[in-house]
Amino acid sequence: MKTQVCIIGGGPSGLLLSQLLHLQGIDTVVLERQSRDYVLGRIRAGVLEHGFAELMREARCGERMDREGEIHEGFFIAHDGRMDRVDLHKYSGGSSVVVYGQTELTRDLYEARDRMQGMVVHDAQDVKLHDIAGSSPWVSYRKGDELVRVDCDFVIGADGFHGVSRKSIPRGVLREYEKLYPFGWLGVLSRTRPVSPELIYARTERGFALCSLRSQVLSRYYIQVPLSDKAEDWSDEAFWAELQRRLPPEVAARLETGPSIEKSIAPLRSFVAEPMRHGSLFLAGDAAHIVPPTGARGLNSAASDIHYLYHAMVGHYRDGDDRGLEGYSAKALARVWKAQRFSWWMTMMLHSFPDSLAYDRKLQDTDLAYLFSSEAAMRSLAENYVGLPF
Ligand code: RFL
Ligand code: PHB
Repeated sequence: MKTQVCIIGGGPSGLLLSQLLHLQGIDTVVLERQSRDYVLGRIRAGVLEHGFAELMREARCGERMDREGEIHEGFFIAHDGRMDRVDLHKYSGGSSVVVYGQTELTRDLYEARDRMQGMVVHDAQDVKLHDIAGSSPWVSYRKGDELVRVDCDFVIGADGFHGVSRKSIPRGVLREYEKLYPFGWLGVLSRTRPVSPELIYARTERGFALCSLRSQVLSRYYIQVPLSDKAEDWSDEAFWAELQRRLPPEVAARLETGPSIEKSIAPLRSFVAEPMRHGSLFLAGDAAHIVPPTGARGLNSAASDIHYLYHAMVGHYRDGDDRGLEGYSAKALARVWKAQRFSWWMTMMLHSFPDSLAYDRKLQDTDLAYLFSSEAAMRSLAENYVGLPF
């Protein structure tokens, strides 16, 4: 097979880039290891920043998101027995976020790729990258008994944290920065009415909790748990009881409970790989960087990578201008690190740390006290949460 851009990974990053490039007449092939049903069964992000939503519209995939997604102009932080609201709209100069599930967004992207007869290969096994240091890279994969070779100009590694692309960059070229947190998030999706029209991030002595939603009939809740816990250890009853204990009494009293549709634990990790380019391979999204979900930044960090790559590729193919490709890694990383800083800060402020000192807990109290007493601090939170400009 021959294509201009071979994209490894059919998650949101890979699909969105494929769709945007297609609209500019640039040919792509997407190689996805899993089946479509498997990809659509993963429950992940719920909050999209303005910039991501704009890219979806530019990719002509924003129609259902605009119809069914909810615009949120604020959220709550529950702490010390009180609920304080963060007015995103007011403090970000009129911006907001869209609550729309990653599952739905991925479904919209698949449908758009189908409509345009985009080439998305599912169940692509043993994907391997070859000759990426030079200008004639190729990718091989196996589908059933067939071994396929794809020749291309560029390879995009959009295959998530556990993908093969980043690992194809020789040791010695790549620098990795990582921080692991001593807990995970146990998430439950349930067909119940959300407890609050806006998200509630709760900091308590028992650990962090988050009340989120997918729609007015679908709720998504998370609680901080030790890394040693397994999702199977948590019955629905135990989950609801623990969530209730971590919410302010008036919120807990109106919590609607029901059977879980999905229950899983995600460990919390911060990770960045530098550089994001090696020869003709460009990394994007979770393949290059991971944030703990506390700041709702993961997918949104991917959005800026895709934006920069999209314009760099258009520059290359349409105008013969490679400055975008050459500057990609540095430009993408500058924004990635800001999302890292914000996600780390939100995580440190809102979670219980097993070995924390009384001093650390006092600083957490002070961080929150400062936030809700300073317009400057509120502006800083709001501009980061709605997304810094690309
Ligand atoms: P993905 O979604 O991991 O997709 C990568 C795809 O590559 C495939 N793949 C391979 N394909 C071929 N060959 C191989 N060798 C391959 N190896 C892997 C995989 O099957 C997969 O389909 O990465 P992408 O596209 O970069 O998207 C990133 C986002 O998924 C991620 O950042 C967000 O989900 C993070 N995240 C959140 N982000 C937000 O912006 N807002 C949120 O509210 C938010 N909430 C969350 C989150 C992530 C969570 N978890 C489970 C980690 C909540 C949670 C609980
Ligand atoms: C979610 O709805 O899954 C979600 C929302 C906000 C976050 C993380 C996850 O910060």
